[in-house]
Amino acid sequence: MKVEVETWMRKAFEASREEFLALIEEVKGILETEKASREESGLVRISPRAIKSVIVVGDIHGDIKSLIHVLKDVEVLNADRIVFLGDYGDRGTESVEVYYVVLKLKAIAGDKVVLLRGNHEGPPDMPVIPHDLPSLFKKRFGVEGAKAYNQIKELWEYLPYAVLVEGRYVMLHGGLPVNATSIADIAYAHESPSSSNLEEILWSDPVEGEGEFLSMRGEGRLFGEDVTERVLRAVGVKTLIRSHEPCEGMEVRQRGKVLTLFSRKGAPYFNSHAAYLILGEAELKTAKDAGMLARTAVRMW
Ligand SMILES: [Mn+2]
Repeated sequence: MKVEVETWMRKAFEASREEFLALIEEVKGILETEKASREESGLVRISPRAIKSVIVVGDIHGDIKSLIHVLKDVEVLNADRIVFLGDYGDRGTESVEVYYVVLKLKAIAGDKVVLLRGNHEGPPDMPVIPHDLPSLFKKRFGVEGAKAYNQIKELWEYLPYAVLVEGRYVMLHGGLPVNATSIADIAYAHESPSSSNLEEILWSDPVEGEGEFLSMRGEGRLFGEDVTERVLRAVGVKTLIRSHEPCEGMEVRQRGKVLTLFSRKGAPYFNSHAAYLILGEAELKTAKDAGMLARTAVRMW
């Protein structure tokens, strides 16, 4: 992929409202087409035999420096797939600019780039608080910034919310739905409004030990190792790769069943390290647990 990272970074700050709106429209069209052509609408399947590398990036939350850091890695840009685990805006002051770069990447690379839905890109009935993105659009583009924000919101409806690397890994923003019994419960989560599957995918967190509990977040659940083991077996993979929780770049949870990635630094979390994951041939050939991935495939900065 030919990407002028420095140029994009500059453009992210200089782009006019019209250029921004045009980019959002373009990417919305791409996402719409992709969604219509996916058999399982919320799920992107990757066959590990067909590709050589997958990059996985956790929460960016408005930290454009971290995003640019990741994109400057040649291996990242030459990877067969780049999966973002969601939460592009809010928290960080450069949320609008992060959107510019991420959307540009999607516009140029098409299905090579997978933008997953995080809880900060959730449906209208699952609002996140605080939500800085509308005011950051307003700050950047004045009152008319509301139009750009509204278009971004429409675009979220087309984002998939899980990736299945068949037989190896499942990737999503928050957590595994506690009642999921097959990959269909994840793939069609938004089509069963009576279940809380989508809410759990976007909002849940793993806990050590067994069981399932209410979450302090007010949405989603806390899910124990027994839940993880059952759902991972049901979808036929070894490890869950997710983000959603601030940490020092990565965290191995539930004795290696879960890997948490966090790919941004700075306020308001002030973590010293951030990280992303490079699944290369070894990690795609056989499924590794989170401990192994942490040792061989995680790149920290
Ligand atoms: Mn989140």
